[in-house]
Amino acid sequence: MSNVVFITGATSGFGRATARRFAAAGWALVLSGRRLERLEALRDELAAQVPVHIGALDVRDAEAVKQFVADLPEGFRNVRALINNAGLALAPVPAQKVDLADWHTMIDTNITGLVNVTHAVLPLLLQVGKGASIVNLGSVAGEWPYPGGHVYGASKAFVKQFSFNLRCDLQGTGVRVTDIAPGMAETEFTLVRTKGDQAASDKLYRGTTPLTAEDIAEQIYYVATLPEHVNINRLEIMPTRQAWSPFAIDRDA
Ligand code: NDP
Ligand code: 8X3
Repeated sequence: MSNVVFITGATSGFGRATARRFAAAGWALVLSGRRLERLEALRDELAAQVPVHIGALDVRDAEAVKQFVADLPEGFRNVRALINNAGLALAPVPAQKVDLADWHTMIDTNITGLVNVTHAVLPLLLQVGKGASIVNLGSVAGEWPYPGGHVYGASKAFVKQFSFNLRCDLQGTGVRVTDIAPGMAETEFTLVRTKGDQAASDKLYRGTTPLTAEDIAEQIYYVATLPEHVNINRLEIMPTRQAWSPFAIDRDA
């Protein structure tokens, strides 16, 4: 029976690169995201290599998530790795200027969506037991505050603590949990954050060397395929050319 990896947000960025990485290693793929045409293109690309099951799925919809998992065909139920990757940042402006709907969208996707999928897939992971993995996509923003981070960073702090707490409850089951926390990586992330401002996205990544989606996919594959007695709790990864800044001080003019 093939090992199965279940990836949310497989239509772009880290998720798509992770699908390709696991396919190269012979894992069967369960790929989800909202954009069906992108899932179909990825299935067409990878189906000659490994079995692929796709589904248009909004992780915010708990019932749809539950049904998608319940309907997984035989051959795709042996889920050994769950990659909770679907997520987004919005509103790169000060908190006092944010549209409340953007805060709700981040909470609904990065927190509620992640727990919806975890709750639905956990029984399958427990059946595999030893060697199974949950890999949650956190962020450096979950550890380090920065202007405009408001709810995005807070949602990723949730991902970190939820990952750690899951570890406590899953102790003895063999199921591992990791919070992978990348820094700046060039994907569609900034395009989404700026609601389609390609120039702003290009400007952020210009003149430096951001992480790539493939860099993170390699780390995800690494933590999910370590010997079964090894659990990476949290893996924080920055580009070499990114680091912290001094504290900001408000001064009299
Ligand atoms: P992308 O925007 O390239 O990909 C995001 C993915 O999430 C897409 O496949 C998108 O699919 C999916 N997604 C968003 N909302 C939903 C939803 N409601 N239901 C299902 N899928 C959804 O960004 P990245 O690849 O960079 O981001 C992946 C993860 O990594 C996110 O959790 C992000 O917060 C995190 N991250 C990113 C960093 C970066 O600098 N790029 C750094 C640290 C963490 P679709 O739109 O088709 O639904
Ligand atoms: C995304 C990375 O640096 O924009 O999580 O917060 S950063």
